[in-house]
Amino acid sequence: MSTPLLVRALRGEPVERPPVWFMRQAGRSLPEYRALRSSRSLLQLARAPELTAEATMQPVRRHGVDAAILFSDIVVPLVGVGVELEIRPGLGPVIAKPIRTASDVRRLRPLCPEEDLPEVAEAVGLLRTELEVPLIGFAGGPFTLASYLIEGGPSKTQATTRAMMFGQPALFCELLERLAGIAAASLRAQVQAGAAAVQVFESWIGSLSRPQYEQYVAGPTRALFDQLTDLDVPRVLFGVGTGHLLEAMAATGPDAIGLDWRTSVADARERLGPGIALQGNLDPAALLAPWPVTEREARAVLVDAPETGYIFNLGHGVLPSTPPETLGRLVELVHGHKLEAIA
Ligand code: 1CP
Repeated sequence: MSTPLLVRALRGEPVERPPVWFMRQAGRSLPEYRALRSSRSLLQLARAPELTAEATMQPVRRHGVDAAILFSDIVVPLVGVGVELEIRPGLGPVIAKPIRTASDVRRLRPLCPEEDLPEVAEAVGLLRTELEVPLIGFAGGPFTLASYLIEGGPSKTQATTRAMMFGQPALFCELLERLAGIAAASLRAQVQAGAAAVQVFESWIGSLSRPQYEQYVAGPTRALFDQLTDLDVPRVLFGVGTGHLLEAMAATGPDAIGLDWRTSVADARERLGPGIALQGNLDPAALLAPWPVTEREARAVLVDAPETGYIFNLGHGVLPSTPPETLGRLVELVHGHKLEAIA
């Protein structure tokens, strides 16, 4: 099989048009997902290979995106190592016993994907035969995973997390190192089962200053990417509100950076140079506006985009109230992009 468009774009190779997929393309914006989910929890879906495969394929079928992303959640590997948690509807992950002490951190053991989460590789295996587009594997970044474990649930500021960073820096580093190891093991297993690219969702690093990011998070992130180098699949690093962190993120070794809508693609390209691919970054809220507005905003992103090393996406996940038709129209728009440019 020839190299998929997504993989070529992530590697900065020549492409006829940019590939397009959407973060959180599976999930609540789709009626068929809501039907699948109505009688089961998200964790049940994520741990039943046939259902995982179905949820993963739904947006590919409906929207015609150029990539699938495995249906799961960033906290699934934590469940695999025995962390007690639930994913509350409308809220997100809630941890039964938040991590605060050295003994809490040391209880966090390494992930052994074959024993702890065999169903993930099984789902990827099913998808490998059924999908006609490449599958993106993913994991949470060490800081973002740590923030759920320390805060005990979703947090707007990650204040308790940063308090531990200041108050118990050595313990904080140990926690991040352990989490980077868990993320790397999970991604490795997804790639070995058939994922063609991986994305690290380090969603909440925007709450750190650049010196804080460099001192505490860059090291474990680099270690995470280093553990995947031999696999020869492109690796994307994404975070929200990272305009002040881009160079430091790029220095951890990913092949591509995912941008939110606050930093323009042109600005990021100028700062990072052509050696790293860029992904993003239409504001997800623009998809809730009437189509002419969505179209105008999408075209503004595309006009800004470089010819190579670029993947169209949103600046963060699809909002649950997004009309599915809008996602389909966006895919058509991106698919027609180069043809129009030539005409
Ligand atoms: O069915 C439901 O309960 C709906 C909500 C939902 C869904 C569909 C959650 C709870 N997780 C997921 C699946 C999911 N999570 C996917 C696969 C779907 C896809 O992309 O097509 C992915 C990639 C994630 C990743 C994820 N989970 C992130 C990183 C991406 C991001 O949005 O920044 C984060 C931070 C989470 C935690 C989480 N899980 C769920 C929610 C609502 C949250 C966010 C909570 C918060 O705001 O802190």
